[in-house]
Amino acid sequence: QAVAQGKDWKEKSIDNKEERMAWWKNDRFGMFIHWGLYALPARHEWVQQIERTDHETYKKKYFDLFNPDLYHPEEWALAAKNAGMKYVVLTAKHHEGFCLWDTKSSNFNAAKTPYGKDLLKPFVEACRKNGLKVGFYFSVIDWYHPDFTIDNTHPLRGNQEAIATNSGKNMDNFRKYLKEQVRELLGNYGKIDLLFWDFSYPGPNGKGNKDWDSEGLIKLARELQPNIIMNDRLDMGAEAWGWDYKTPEQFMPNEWPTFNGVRVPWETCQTFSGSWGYHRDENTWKSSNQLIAMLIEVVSKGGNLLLNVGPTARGNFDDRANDRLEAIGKWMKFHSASIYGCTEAPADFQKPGNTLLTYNPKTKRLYVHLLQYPFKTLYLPNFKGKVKYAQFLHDNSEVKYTSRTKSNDGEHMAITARENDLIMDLPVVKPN
Ligand code: FUL
Repeated sequence: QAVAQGKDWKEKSIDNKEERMAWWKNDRFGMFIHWGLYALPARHEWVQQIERTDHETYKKKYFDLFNPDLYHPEEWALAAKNAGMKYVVLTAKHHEGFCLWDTKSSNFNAAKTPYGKDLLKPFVEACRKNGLKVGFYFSVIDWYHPDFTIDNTHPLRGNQEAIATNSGKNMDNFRKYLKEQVRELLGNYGKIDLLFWDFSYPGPNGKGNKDWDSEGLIKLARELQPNIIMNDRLDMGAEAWGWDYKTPEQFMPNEWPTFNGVRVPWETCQTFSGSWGYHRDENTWKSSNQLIAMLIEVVSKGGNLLLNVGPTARGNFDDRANDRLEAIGKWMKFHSASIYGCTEAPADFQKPGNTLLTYNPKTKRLYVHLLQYPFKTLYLPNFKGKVKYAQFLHDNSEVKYTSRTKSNDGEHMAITARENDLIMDLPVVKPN
């Protein structure tokens, strides 16, 4: 008992991991929102860095014009909820350094723009009102702060005059500033469920976690919000208390990510097109069906999907985003049982071609997602004897199946598939 009492915050944080991660592992599907001044140029959230724009120009062009008259976070929350998403993660501050909240730490914030108000408070309220968990994305890269090192991530990179001031940069000031911001974000908005750090890297001292004081940041977050879930972007790789889940960005891991040989929770974050911030002219939008298939694939591999929307400078979601969210919502309305609480299928179910399997370990239901119409008959190899009953998920109608050997590679269960369903689901109930 003495040992238990003597546990420090790191040990407690490891002990409490399973419990605090429970909602996240169940919910599987969340919305990422990238919103900042970069919505005005509307050509990528790294625009200031890509175009090497100095602060004054950036501020004059975008900060002085920021006035999102269509910002109604209730609409965002409803769009997420109707799409079947269970949590929302908003960029409180991205790399440009612009703060969406009325912070004391910097004048470069929403309350000082023509809009003149804190944007986080109504966002948090709208999420809670709609039963959504609330997350903040917080960038520890900050191009606006005078003590932020001018390196390759910086808009002034390559500017010799600016680089000359690097030696005068006070990282200590910068670290204090980050903590002050975290204290506001996690102290002033009630319960915050998730924090998406983005991202430290080896800086002047050659070690990511030292330069940013990652440990201090994580400790502070735990003090303010003991049950908050945090991602893995503060260079705390070897420390199990330093992160809760992995964040493959714009890709799906082939292998389930592990730590010390044990599988760890993972979430892939993905955009509709390429940019995270609103990009007016991008033409690479994924189709609704691709996005639905992506969600299924993520869950079939045991992960979460954080799907991103970049609201416009006026504060609304554009039609392309809304169309996709609505289509996903339409699918989720009838198929969410194959997503929530689900994970990869037990190894003894062999995945037939053109299908994905998701599985709910509590109900012992297996969901077979048909991504392509199989031209009448679908053969499910190695399913024989493992299936009690099969039905379509969208209408609970029975699916008749027969057991037969299609070839010499073992028993198959053959089902006659229905035409016209792009994605069909068959929950197959495992005996016992
Ligand atoms: C990255 C950032 O640099 C991108 O702009 C975006 O926010 C992505 C989710 O994380 O690290």
